[in-house]
This record gives sequence, structure tokens and C-alpha cells, in this order.
Amino acid sequence: MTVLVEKHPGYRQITLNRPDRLNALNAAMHGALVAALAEAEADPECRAILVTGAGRGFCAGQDLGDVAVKDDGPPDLKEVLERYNTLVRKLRGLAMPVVCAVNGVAAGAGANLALACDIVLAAKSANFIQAFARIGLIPDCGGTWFLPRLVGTARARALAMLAEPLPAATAAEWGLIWQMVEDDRLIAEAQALAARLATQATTALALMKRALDAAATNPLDRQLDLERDLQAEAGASPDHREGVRAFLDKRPPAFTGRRR
Ligand code: T3D
Repeated sequence: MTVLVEKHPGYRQITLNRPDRLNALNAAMHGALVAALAEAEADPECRAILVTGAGRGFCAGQDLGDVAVKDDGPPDLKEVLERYNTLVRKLRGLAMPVVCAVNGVAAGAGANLALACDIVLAAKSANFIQAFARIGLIPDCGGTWFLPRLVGTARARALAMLAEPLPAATAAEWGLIWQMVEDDRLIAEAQALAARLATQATTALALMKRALDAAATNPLDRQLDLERDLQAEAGASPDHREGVRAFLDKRPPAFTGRRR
């Protein structure tokens, strides 16, 4: 099994599972990952997802043995890239939060797969490498979009062009990720975070994802209109009513995550 799925109360843990290849993504693993995300999305009990890797690496990006490099012409990378695009669109479009626990090296598309998730934790020993330049490619899997937005263009350019490992501590300091965690605490912390998110107002969290992604390209005027429209949806959710009632009753809210 290239991808392992564990069901926990309220969330699913999806583990990339080719540890001998540092969880490099081949076609089979892409298919299994997208299918696991789609199954999680279809499960009404699932209100958050946790993605991590088996073994000492998180994900070493594209499995370089899975793409034929020809002597007589360019390899056909468009099909490979379509898979990454599908994956990134799926993660960003999921109507629930996605936590990523980067347990070791995250290289190439593996680094950008992590950045496509909503909240990224990384083990102290982990690092992020935009490895593409080392093999004559540009950052893909959303890398050219995520990097400048997360760390600014100066750092994005150097990360992309130099392809040097960025330690988890610096990634957290620069705002590339949410937090660095001691190695032996990573999974427990990530699971606690996913479990906590699974008890929150899921509809509002899903709408936040849409608003924050749209903000990356919208002018303020359009973003204000979008906030108005999405807030109307959030305000119509049972969890909004419950949140206000709980506040007035001075008790913790019991959110259901139901849309209506
Ligand atoms: O090209 C296209 O198809 C287009 C798509 C592009 C998307 C991309 O992701 S391009 C970038 C692809 N990824 C890389 O270039 C990273 C390649 N890997 C590395 O540079 C290093 O493995 C790491 C820096 C990530 C880790 O180094 P280290 O020294 O900790 O481990 P290692 O010994 O290099 O790797 C362990 C094993 O995993 C090793 O196999 P072996 O010798 O034990 O049999 C290594 O070959 C294998 N492995 C690591 N990364 C990949 C891989 N096998 C296939 N594909 C990999 N990407």
C-alpha cells in the first residue's frame, strides 16, 4: 500500500508509504493519495485530514525512476504535472482543514505538497528543499505560487535557484510553515491539532480556505464582496447559531460541522 489511511474520531490520517524511496511519488501513489482524499471528503464524519510520511522522510517529490528520460527528445512531463495539479487543487478545494506533519526531508514536489496543506508542522530534524534546480526544472506542484506568498520574493528566488535545504526552524521563523516541533512530539502534536480542528465549525473553516486563497489575487474591493458573500454562508450554518448561543450561555460550543 503506497498510502495508509487511519480513521480517527473526526479526522483521517493519510500516511505516504514508500519509505525506501523517501515516499517519492509515483503514478500509483498519486492515484492512491487522490482517492484517499476523495474518500475522506465523502465521509460526513470526517472533518479534518492529517498528512504525514512513513520512515525518515516526508516526501522526496517525483519518483525520478518513474519518468522516462529519453536520449532523443524531451520527456513528456505534462501528464506528470497534471497529476500534481489535480492533487494541489484537491487539497486546496477540500471543505475541511488539512494538517501536514513533515516528519523528515520534504524535497521537490514533496516540499510543495506540504505547502499546499492548511497548517504545516515540521519535526526539528526535517528540512525543505526546492530540489528542482538540481535537475534542471522549475518548482512545480504550486511552488512558484506558494513560495513568494509565504516568504516573499527574495527568499523564494534563492530557495528556488539555490535548492539548498531549509531547516524546519528557519522555515518556521520565515513563515513558510506554522510550527517546528521536537521530533518525538510531531505526530502527537499533529494528531491533537487535527482532532481539535475536527471539533470546530467546519463550514466556516472551509469558507476561510476559499477566502484566503482568493485574497492572493483579489483586489481589496472584490475581496470585501467575497467576504460578505461567504460570511452570509457561514452565518447561515448551524455552527454559527451554536457558537453565539454557547457564548451567551457561557459554555463551550458543540459544533457539528453540518452545513445546514
Ligand atoms: O521530473 C519530473 O517528472 C517532473 C516532476 C517534478 C516534480 C519533482 O518533484 S522534481 C524533484 C524530484 N525530487 C528530487 O529531485 C529529490 C531527489 N532526492 C534527493 O535529492 C535526496 O534523496 C534527498 C535530498 C531528498 C534526501 O537525501 P538523503 O541523502 O537523505 O537520501 P538518499 O540516499 O538520497 O535517498 C534514499 C533513497 O531514496 C535512495 O535510494 P537507495 O540508494 O537507498 O536505493 C534514493 O535514490 C531514493 N530516492 C530519494 N529521492 C528519490 C528517490 N528515488 C526516486 N525518486 C526520488 N525523488
